[in-house]
Amino acid sequence: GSGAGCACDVRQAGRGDFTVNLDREAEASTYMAEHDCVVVRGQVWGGKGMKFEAHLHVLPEGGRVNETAQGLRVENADAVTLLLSAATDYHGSNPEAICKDYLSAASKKTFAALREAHIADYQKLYRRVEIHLESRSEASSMPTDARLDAVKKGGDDPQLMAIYFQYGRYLLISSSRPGNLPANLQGIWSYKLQPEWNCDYHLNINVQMNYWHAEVCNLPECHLPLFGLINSLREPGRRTARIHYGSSGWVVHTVTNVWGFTSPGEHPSWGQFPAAGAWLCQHLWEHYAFGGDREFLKFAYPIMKESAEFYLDFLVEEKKHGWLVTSPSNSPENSFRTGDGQVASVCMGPSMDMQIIHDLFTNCIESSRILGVDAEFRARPEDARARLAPPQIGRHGQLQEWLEDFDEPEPGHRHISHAFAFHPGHQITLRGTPELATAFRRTLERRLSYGGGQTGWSRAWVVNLWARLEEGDLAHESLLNLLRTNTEYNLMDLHPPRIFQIDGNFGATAGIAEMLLQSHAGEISILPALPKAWRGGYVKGLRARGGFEVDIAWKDGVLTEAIIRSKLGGTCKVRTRASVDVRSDGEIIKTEQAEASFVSFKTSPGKSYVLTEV
Ligand code: FUC
Repeated sequence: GSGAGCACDVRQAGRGDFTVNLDREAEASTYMAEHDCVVVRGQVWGGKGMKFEAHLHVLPEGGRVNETAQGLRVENADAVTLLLSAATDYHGSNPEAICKDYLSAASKKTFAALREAHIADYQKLYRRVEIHLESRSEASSMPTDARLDAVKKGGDDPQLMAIYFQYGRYLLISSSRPGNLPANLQGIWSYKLQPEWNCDYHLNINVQMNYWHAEVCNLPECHLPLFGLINSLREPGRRTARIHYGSSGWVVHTVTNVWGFTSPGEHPSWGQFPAAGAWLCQHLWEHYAFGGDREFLKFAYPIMKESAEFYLDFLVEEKKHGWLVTSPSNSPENSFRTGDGQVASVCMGPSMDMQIIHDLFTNCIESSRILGVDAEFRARPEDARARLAPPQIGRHGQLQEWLEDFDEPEPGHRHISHAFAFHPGHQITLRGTPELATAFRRTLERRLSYGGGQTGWSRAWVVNLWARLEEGDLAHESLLNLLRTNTEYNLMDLHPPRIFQIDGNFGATAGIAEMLLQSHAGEISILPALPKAWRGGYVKGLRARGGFEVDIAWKDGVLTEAIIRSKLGGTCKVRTRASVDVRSDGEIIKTEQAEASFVSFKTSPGKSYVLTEV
């Protein structure tokens, strides 16, 4: 059952006169319960949907509380504490009992004790990462909305970007904790009875973007609610795989919700996105890749394997090259123009599908090796991966979005779906596959030249993509664009025309981290996309794949010190902007220097390694 509680304190000697009440625009009634408590209770969907209620308990110090037609009237109190709890009957819970239990527990504590416990719980996560970006001193004394206004009028404010970065971490800590549901399109802050896109989980970029920063920004616990959702989709997803495709495994499409919806959405042009499940599985792998928790991998691998089993059944061989492709499918919400001029969406083997499935197969193969299981099964994804339709370069020099080099009726589409292999995937990397990386850059330039990056989340993705291209100034330019065009004065992200949608906040936080630290290409890259505008600063507590935690400080655009803490031991490969010395316990240690700005060295669990430019 979902429930929540909060407390607030109103303190002004002898003058606490006010009336407080609870209500809702529809499908609910308000009651005065016992002990100075007002209750709003209702059921959505015309009495057929979820039941819900909220209880507000008024605790005065001094003065008195009277029931009135307008609500609970507080008079002449020196201070008043308001305790609010809310719950639903999700999964058969009893909302009234949950609300009463919350209030009963909370009212046994003083407001000061409640506040202290809340701050301790929050700061345990929040304080793992610190960031400072040197800015002009006068900006720091301005209130945040005034600072944002100055940026919207053409100014720059690096420390505001640091605040915005931490705001994304605050929002995830506050909306995605173990035992709860994952952050949806509005996190937990939907303020409408009928929000856009039903405040659901969109699985063709949005919910994935919500979690791009969880691992690198040292909030792995906040990733767990997403894994609970993924696991809950297996059973309904098996039915969908069987009914829609005659396949084994589990599958989900463009949208899901807290009731296990796994069917295609109602229109094939956007609703039949069969790679969504495989994309969700990338998050399971990333949690292991960063933290190295084998027990978690034992939980995650069967979910990934069963998703892979769906694709091993679903993939078909296309006639022209004999490649394995998904069919039917689409490149999320985009359309193409065929040679005879038709505009369509449904197709075979869109690039994003092939890239995501390549990622899933790779992670399944790696997981089965790490766990020492399924050697026989492993051959199936290994063989299939080798036969997947590969990335192709089109006539514009761009990475093709579709199997054919189709024309694009909307070349500036908000989705840059075939970017997946470059970010958040890593099939294409700057140094590992330079030709494909160049083609991807061409794709990004084309998208932007035709108006792409026009939603908050789309622009946040562009920040990540420029960061992976190690174009710090262009990533920074997109951060400014995001703050100027799709950010409210409370720093919340916007989707045109002016809809609050939280994914842009989370995606931008991930993008800022990606500008400072990357670890997707088998190495730790320090300050890979540092913009000129961030002359000096530091970031502490970011995480790199392989169980490393990293602090970085720089001045005048030059690394002054990086500290790498090894949690798991193993070899650490580091790319910096210039040659570095590596010290442990104050002593220079032996490193292998493959290139001037690349070192690798052995690490021991629990040890720290200090890198300074020579
Ligand atoms: C996808 C996007 C839209 C919006 C919606 C919630 O459909 O294409 O822009 O973000 O999700």
